[in-house]
Amino acid sequence: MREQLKTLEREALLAVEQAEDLPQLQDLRIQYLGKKGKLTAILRGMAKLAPEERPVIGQLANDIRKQLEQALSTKTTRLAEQAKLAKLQAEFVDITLPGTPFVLGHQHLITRTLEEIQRVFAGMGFSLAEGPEVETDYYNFEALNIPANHPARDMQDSFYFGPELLLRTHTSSVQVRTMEKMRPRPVRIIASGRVYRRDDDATHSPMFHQVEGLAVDEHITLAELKGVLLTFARSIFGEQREIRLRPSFFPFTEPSAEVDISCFLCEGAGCRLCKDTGWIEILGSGMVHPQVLAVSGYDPEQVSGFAFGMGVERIAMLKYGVDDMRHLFTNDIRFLRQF
Ligand code: 2NM
Repeated sequence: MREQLKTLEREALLAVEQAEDLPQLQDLRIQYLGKKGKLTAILRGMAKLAPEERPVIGQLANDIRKQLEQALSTKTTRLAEQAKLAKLQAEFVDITLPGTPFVLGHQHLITRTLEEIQRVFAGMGFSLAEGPEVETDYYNFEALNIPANHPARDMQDSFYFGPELLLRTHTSSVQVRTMEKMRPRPVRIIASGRVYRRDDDATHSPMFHQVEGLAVDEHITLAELKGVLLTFARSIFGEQREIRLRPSFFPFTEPSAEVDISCFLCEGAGCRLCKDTGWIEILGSGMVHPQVLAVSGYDPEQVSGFAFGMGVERIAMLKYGVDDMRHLFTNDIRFLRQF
């Protein structure tokens, strides 16, 4: 029996030594030390031994069990360390390698121009007002003193959803809504956003962006309007700019004026951009019509106001030398990348 045990010891220790992974070790533990294992099987023969031999063999079996457990434990630790090392090596990342470059996007020319314009007016104390793009006939036309027979109300020129609802054709509807909300005064706002008209050519798009300004208070004058617009023109088109106001007509302002800036390309000498006039039209403006003030809940005897409006696309095209409005909406990456 001693020989059996010694053989088992040699055999088991060799097997542990040669085990290659943790599952194999676990198998060996069961095979030799488990309840139905080889060691237990040999010890079953103890019953047949002489009584004086039993403690000696029992001691030997215990020693072998301990030794085997020790060997299994040592080997387990070593295999676990090896496995961890192999895993770390497999996962190694060279953090000194250069990263994968990717192209950074940027603001669209329209967004950029819109924000430039907003910044200039914010600097002069105007806050931002917002309103719906789907507008009622009342806010888009009626409240703005645009009469029922006015050509601007032609069904062919606007996107109607029905007799009462349409896509706003200008942001002036926001001005009226804001005047109603901000009474009594003062009002100093710019409204900006998408507007819609049934036009489509090199200088007109069915959807474009407007920025409109409005100031209402006691003692608002045309002189202040001109000062605000001069500051705007110089901030966007350069400190050398001059402006001029030409008499014009809008239903919602009286008097009304188109605003030109001195040509920034030829400095007034005459060129293709200004069609040899030395001046470029950039926006429309005027003193808010008394009827518009009254409809919005003001007493035109108490307060006055100025208003102006411009197309963001037109400003962007002038400032960045874009010759066709459709470039702004085609989203050809070769065009967009230039800005
Ligand atoms: C323009 C030109 C002139 C304008 C007028 C108003 C309001 F609501 F106060 F009556 N908002 N915007 C206005 C005036 C717009 O765009 C070319």
